[in-house]
Amino acid sequence: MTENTPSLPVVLSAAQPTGALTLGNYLGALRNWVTMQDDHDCLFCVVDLHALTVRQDPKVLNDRIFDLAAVYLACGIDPEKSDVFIQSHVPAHSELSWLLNTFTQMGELERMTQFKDKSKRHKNNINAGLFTYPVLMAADILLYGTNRVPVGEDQKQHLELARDIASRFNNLHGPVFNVPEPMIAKGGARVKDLQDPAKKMSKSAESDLAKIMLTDPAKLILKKFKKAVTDSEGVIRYDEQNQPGVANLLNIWYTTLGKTQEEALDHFSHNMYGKLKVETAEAVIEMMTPFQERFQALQNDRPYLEQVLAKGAQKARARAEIVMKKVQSALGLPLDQNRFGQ
Ligand code: ATP
Ligand code: LTN
Repeated sequence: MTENTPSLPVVLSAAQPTGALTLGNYLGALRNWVTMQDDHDCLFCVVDLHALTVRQDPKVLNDRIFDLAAVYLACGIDPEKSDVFIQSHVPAHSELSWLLNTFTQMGELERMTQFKDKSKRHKNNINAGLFTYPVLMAADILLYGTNRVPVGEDQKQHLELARDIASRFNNLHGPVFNVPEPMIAKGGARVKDLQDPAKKMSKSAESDLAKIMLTDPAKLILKKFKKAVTDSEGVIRYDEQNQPGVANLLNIWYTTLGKTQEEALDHFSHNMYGKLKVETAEAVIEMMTPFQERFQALQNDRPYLEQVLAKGAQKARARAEIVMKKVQSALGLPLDQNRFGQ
């Protein structure tokens, strides 16, 4: 792709290789990435540098990076249509992140709820990277002239910051960056923890019962849904405030099946919680089975994954240079002729 190619809207999204993905990651993000591939110019990144903001075992991290790439492909990301790559393979992400740090205020970063949550959970390692995490995320996005960013609800605040950084830079130095739009899925944007439906389902939750992993076998998925926390009202209504557990199950059921909230209420309103739990589990199992088969095959084919990622990185590196050149010129940094040519 060159600067002058008449182009489709650019989409970029990413997930961290911090462990196996949950149903929340799938319904809130990955499933929507897959559907955007036909009418968007898509880049999907494995953000390994972001994962380093909490301590990682190097060997485990290395495996998780490839596993996450396998998850992308098993979900239906097609490397012929989309660019799939590892963040650390494109050094311009770190480079732009440094430059954007100087356009980001401490106060803005202090307000980020993910930073506040993670600092509470990792009290012994509140490192500067955890604090500037959203700036690296802004760099991921702005580096490719991204128009749309499909993410779960929890990332909305980071997206707002990326927009503010882009606008601030443009106001000072001219129109270098596209200001990206968040794309938040309707139904699956905030899948809740099955044990504490006040929280989002997170892959780093301590309790195994709290989260459905994409790789969980059918029996375990059923068990986790059966043990999901509901309430003592005994009536199926959609009331996020007073019946968050039931609302979460309804949400998972209708999003998984591509139905609406009204259809879910029609289907379940005269039933007991047991039926809701079992049918939700069945819907999820049916959706996940083909994914799991593809994932296993890909996970065992490291050479193929490496080849896809090498090709993806090569394309991404070339694309990133277009924006890096504009940024450096706009800031008055002399262009390296060996890098950018005359
Ligand atoms: P961690 O728990 O390690 O912070 P995470 O699962 O919150 O990880 P990512 O792997 O980076 O974070 O998330 C990838 C995508 O999944 C993001 O777009 C995020 O918004 C989305 N996502 C994460 N959790 C949920 C959820 N419970 N519901 C809907 N979307 C989610
Ligand atoms: N912070 C995101 C992951 C992420 C991301 C991105 C998402 C890093 N860079 C760029 C979209 C676009 C999260 O989901 N925790």
